[in-house]
Amino acid sequence: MAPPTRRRPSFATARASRGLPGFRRAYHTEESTANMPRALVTGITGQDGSYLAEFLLQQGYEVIGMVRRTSTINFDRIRTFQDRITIVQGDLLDQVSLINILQQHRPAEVYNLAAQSFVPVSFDQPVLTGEFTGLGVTRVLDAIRIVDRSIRFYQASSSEMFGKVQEVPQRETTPFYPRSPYGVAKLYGHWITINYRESYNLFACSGILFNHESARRGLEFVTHKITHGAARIKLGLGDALYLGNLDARRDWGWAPDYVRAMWLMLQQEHPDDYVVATGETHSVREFCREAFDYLGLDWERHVVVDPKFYRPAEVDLLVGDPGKAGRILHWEPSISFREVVRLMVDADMASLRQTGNHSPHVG
Ligand code: NAP
Ligand code: G4F
Repeated sequence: MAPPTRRRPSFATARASRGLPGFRRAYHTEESTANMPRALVTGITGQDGSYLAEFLLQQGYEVIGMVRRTSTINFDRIRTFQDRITIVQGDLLDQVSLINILQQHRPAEVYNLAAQSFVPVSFDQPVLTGEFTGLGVTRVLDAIRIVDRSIRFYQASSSEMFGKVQEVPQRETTPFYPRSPYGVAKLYGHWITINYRESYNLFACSGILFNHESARRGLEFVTHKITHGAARIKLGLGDALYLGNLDARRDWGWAPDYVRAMWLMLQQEHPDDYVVATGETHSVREFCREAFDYLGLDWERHVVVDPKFYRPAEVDLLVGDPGKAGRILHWEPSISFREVVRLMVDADMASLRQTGNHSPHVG
């Protein structure tokens, strides 16, 4: 059987997302899938994977989503468009699976979003985090080197790499100082991406993304923990919300904006690395105030500090300079911090009203 065709997305499509003229949206029918650009997304069941897949479908892509085997399938975030993508089984720990997927599906672009992405767990499972989040990147890159060096590659790098920040705001040239096994693993992934670009001439990009949120965020991350907790309290389902360090500051953006930046990186003439951020920073305390105020609640009456949520080493302040992404990718965030908080609160209120105490990843 001949391998499926690979097509690069047209220049017109790339221009479209920048709002440039000459664009015609790539609507497609089943017969036309042979001409669609094809992308592989690892981590498709995660927050970003689900938004990226939706975005790529809108751009006229055929999307291959890699999932790992679990005893219970959790496709909550991709359920609404699951029938429009191809799901394949693979694991970042198993290079054979990665090579097979590339050989079988011949994508033009690979977005590596899979990772153990929760910082506290990286202190409990530092070796496994290194395997998934660090070495996993090498496995994907090397599969590309073996199968097809023309594949364009996106690596989900992180502002956690800046850790104990050496410069404010942080930009592409800021020295790194990671403060968790997760940050260290991501730094390895960042440098191996650059190394494969320089060694094998791969079109490999590293997106240094600052925190980005949505109703699809895992409930263990502080933003969703706060909006969900505030909504529960508003609805009389609880009274207290237990948090750790309220003084930590983050540059929080809107996840759908950030997946657009990933795609833009792979549409450029040359591969490069970009900071993606809003340029604004807020503390966990401010996030609490914003969420509770919106619901007419006094956050100080409900939020309780529990040292069990402190980390062995903390990242105190993150704020990115998205100047390069603005100049070269024409990327900018579409909504404000306040809107991010309110959209998340609204989604939690709606889903809690519908389901009682459970908050599925919707919205
Ligand atoms: P997420 O919601 O935690 O999703 C992680 C995804 O990785 C899930 O689909 C998970 O699958 C998958 N995965 C984990 N281990 C795997 C393995 N061994 N093999 C295959 N798949 C595996 O993370 P996210 O927020 O969407 O973030 C996406 C990526 O961007 C991650 O690499 C994260 O570290 C990075 N990042 C995120 C942010 C942010 O603010 N969100 C900022 C900077 C960088 P299961 O469903 O099976 O668990
Ligand atoms: O929401 P967080 O767990 O996100 P964190 O550690 O910044 O990591 C996220 O963003 C990174 C990008 O910078 C990604 F690479 C990574 O994958 C992930 O998506 O914690 C944010 C801050 C921390 O300083 C933490 O100490 O909130 C503080 N915090 C205070 N109380 C809490 C809590 N964090 C969590 N998760 N839970 C708490 O109760």
